[in-house]
Amino acid sequence: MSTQTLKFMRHARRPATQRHWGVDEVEALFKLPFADLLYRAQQVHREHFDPNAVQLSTLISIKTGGCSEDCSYCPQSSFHSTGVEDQKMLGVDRVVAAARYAKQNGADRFCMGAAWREPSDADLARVVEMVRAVRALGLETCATLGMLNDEQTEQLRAAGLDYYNHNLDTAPEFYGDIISTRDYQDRLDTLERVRKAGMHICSGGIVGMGENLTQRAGLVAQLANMEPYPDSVPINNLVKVEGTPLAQTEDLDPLDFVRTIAVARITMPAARVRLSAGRQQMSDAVQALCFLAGANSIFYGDQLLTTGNPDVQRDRALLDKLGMYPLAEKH
Ligand code: SAM
Ligand code: DTB
Ligand code: SF4
Repeated sequence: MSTQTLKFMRHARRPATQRHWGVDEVEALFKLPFADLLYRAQQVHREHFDPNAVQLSTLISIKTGGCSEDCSYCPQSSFHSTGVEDQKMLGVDRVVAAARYAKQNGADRFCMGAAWREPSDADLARVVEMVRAVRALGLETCATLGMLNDEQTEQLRAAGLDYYNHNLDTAPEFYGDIISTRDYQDRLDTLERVRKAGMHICSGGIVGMGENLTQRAGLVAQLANMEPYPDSVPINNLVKVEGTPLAQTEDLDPLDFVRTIAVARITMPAARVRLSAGRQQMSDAVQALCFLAGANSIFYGDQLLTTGNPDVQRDRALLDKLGMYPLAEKH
């Protein structure tokens, strides 16, 4: 197969062995002069992917609010009063209609998110139906439902779920400042189940939560040192929602967000690095820098889970302006 053909594949090829990244090495990348960092990231990006093709995931919240976890960033936690209305789980037909619409708009993956610590077996049975039906439309499927046990993981795999999203969110050293109702190991255990079952892992985190540079580097090192590192890595910029404990956190410098994307690209060369939450608050120029830094995936559609995302027209205009195109419509 030619290098050109390889670059157009959905997943880039990985070498047989993977290097280990020390937190200090990752931190040193963050400290590079901006132009040097972006140059390295672009080199790595172009070795592994077509730099102008972008993977588009559309999100739907299949169960909103009332979550029993206390994640400080999250508008759906029952510990915070944010004005998010609790809703019971959506029916399969409603989800399939949204997936059909996402596909018509050019999305290639559909991600179903639920505000659960973990699904009940009855909940999971309905998710399984959703996965089968969405897959039948010819979309890749992703779900993010909280912690899973072995049996639930196997049921999702058998239904044909392509990706499971479960974020590490931040460095182990900062985790206890952000969430107290579960620990880091709970996250790692679910990810290991998903890996063993043979589904693709989607795992990333949030920056701009008040973490220091070493902790930001610590998150990237944790992800990059997973064996293998995730196929899909969402990098979220904290969306500050009134009523959450992090609502007053100081804004992250947008260039530090771009640096995070570049460092994720360099340390996880074959992963789809997703420029995730926080895009609505970003200028086109900052988003363009993120693509230059190696982002090759976005959440696409007017809503994330409970907060806004750039509308489809704005995203289409941005991609056109940059000469980029959706993976599903690759030239
Ligand atoms: N309840 C499941 C869980 O926590 O894994 C799935 C849904 S949860 C909303 C999925 C992810 O959304 C979180 O892990 C976090 O990374 C991201 N997220 C939630 N609130 C956010 C916010 N305000 N800003 C940025 N990302 C956020
Ligand atoms: C991810 O990393 N980000 C998405 C998705 N995975 C599930 C969620 C972002 C949520 C932002 C806040 C909200 O809309 O509620
Ligand atoms: Fe619940 Fe997930 Fe929000 Fe945490 S991030 S409160 S687990 S919905």
